[in-house]
Amino acid sequence: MRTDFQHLLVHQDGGVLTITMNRPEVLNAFNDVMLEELGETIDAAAENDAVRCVVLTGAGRGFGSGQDLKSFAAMSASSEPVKVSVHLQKYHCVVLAIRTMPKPVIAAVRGVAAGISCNVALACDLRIAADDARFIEAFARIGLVPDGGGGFFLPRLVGFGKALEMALLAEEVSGPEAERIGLVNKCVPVAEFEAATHALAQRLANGPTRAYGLIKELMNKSLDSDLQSSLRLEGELQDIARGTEDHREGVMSFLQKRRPHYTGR
Ligand code: T3D
Repeated sequence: MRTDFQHLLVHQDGGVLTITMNRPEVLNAFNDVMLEELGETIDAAAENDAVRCVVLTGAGRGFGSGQDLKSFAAMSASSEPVKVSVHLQKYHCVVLAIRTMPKPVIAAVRGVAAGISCNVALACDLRIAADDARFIEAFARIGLVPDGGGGFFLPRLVGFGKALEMALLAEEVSGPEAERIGLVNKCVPVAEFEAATHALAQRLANGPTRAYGLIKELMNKSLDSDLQSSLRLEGELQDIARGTEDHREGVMSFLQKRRPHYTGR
């Protein structure tokens, strides 16, 4: 894996790849370089069998403050301004790569996750937050609509009414409140955040990776599917899962009353 990035720290520990967005002086606001580096790293992680779980996090006191508003303003002021819908496509590639990657992706959120940084976290499979986390659908504060998949993921995670409240009022949601409303899976004290993230990531990296990929596919497709199609798909995916070494290992370890050792195959 490439690790020499300008605005990302990329570290692999066993099967866990940790990607740290690294512009702490602006709370890890996205500029084009960081966005492109993130897209490249997520794509590489998806292809690399040695990576069995990805953690996305931020350096310093925040997860991310959304699009860098200085470069955004410069973009608008340019003599040939790029349409936002065109610029957003780079974010969309990242969101789609996270959703389709056949292995789990965890967003680990300390401090602020605002704007499109918040919504990139929502695109991840699981979210762990520290109790100092602040989730802000900041878009309406500057007269924009939620982007980066926020309009899709937010109502599905917290329900329609709460999603509208978060998007319209653009108020901060704390880590504990985010856990209460289902925006994150787990909120832990800051002092325990690193260890809890590590434990969750290692657990997933040691799990049946191929089944995890199939689980993601089943859940992704359920979002725009009917019952019959979903039942058909579960059969197709179960045929694939049934043929994996990890499935055989799972059954054997149960019968032999021992812990399974999954290899991801
Ligand atoms: O195609 C497209 O690109 C369109 C996509 C748009 C997507 C979006 O994400 S729109 C939303 C953009 N984000 C925001 O509107 C959030 C702006 N930031 C804030 O409201 C606040 O900074 C926070 C609530 C996130 C955090 O507040 P606080 O008090 O903890 O920190 P701070 O002091 O405001 O920020 C620390 C520094 O980071 C500060 O720099 P300074 O003054 O110390 O030199 C601040 O200017 C900088 N910073 C924070 N957010 C951004 C930023 N710089 C550039 N862009 C930012 N988004």
